[in-house]
Amino acid sequence: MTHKQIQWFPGHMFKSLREIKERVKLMDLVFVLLDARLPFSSMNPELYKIISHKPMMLLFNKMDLADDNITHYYMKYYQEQGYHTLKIDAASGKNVHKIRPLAEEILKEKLAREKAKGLKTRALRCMILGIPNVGKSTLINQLSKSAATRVANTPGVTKSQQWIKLGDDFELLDTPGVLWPKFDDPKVGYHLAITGAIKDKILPEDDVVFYALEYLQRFYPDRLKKRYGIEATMSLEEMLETIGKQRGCLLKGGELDLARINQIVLTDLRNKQLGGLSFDRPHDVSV
Ligand SMILES: Nc1nc2c(ncn2[C@@H]2O[C@H](COP(=O)(O)OP(=O)(O)O)[C@@H](O)[C@H]2O)c(=O)[nH]1
Ligand SMILES: [Mg+2]
Repeated sequence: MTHKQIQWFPGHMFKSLREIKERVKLMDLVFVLLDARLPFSSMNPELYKIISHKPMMLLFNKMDLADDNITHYYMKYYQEQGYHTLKIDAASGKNVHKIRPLAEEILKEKLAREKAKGLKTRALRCMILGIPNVGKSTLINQLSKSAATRVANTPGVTKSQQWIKLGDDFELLDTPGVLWPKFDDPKVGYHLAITGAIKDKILPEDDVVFYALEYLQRFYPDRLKKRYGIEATMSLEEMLETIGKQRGCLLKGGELDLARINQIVLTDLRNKQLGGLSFDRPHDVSV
């Protein structure tokens, strides 16, 4: 398989970095969204530089699509490094109600210190950061469902940005910060493509699907067997042929219609037809 050097993150993400850093300064807490299927690849490589010493919470989003064993492995891994973690499904709202109590817990000491200094209690400010498609807008919508009002502008934040008031004592910036994913490892590009974090066509579809099938054969052989009747010992060609025949993806003359097979596999992967799957593995951890 050829690993081409590909630009799968647009340059404007770098340009917005300074802006994000400025906004982060105003926050009491930062929510960093990870894709639970990609707890390593979806982590921004410069996160520490961006948020410095701000308290933060790592949210493993799309828990419904991930392999729960892997999610727990990585949550523990990040917890051991001092991060606060929570797995959520922003689309259905699962566990979203746990965010606020955990945020209050994280900020408890800070609030107590401020109170001891005689400072008036004030709303806690927070914002969401994450790579494209990780679910930032979905989470903002989910959180604002219970929001009473949108509050007025705050100095230092441009007019177009608003705060969403979450209860009496919590305010969320309604504009998330868009970060770029890890990209130094070519494997990461495939992981991002499989989950739809980067657009189809950035990497050759054949390559992405071949990578996915080989990956599934290695880590989830039972799922391939169940869905397509693929055996663990099959070659890549045999896997494609098995899917093609089962789904009637044959061109005139009996040749395999690879474009259709690709679509079937990618759609199945992203719609949980093969069960909860994760594409980073423990050996990918090298932070
Ligand atoms: N299954 C599932 N889908 C999600 C979840 N959160 C977001 N999505 C979907 O992921 C896609 C990208 O979400 P979006 O909020 O637009 O991502 P953003 O680019 O980070 O703002 C949308 O199709 C969402 O419906 C989740 O927890 N589970
Ligand atoms: Mg969005």
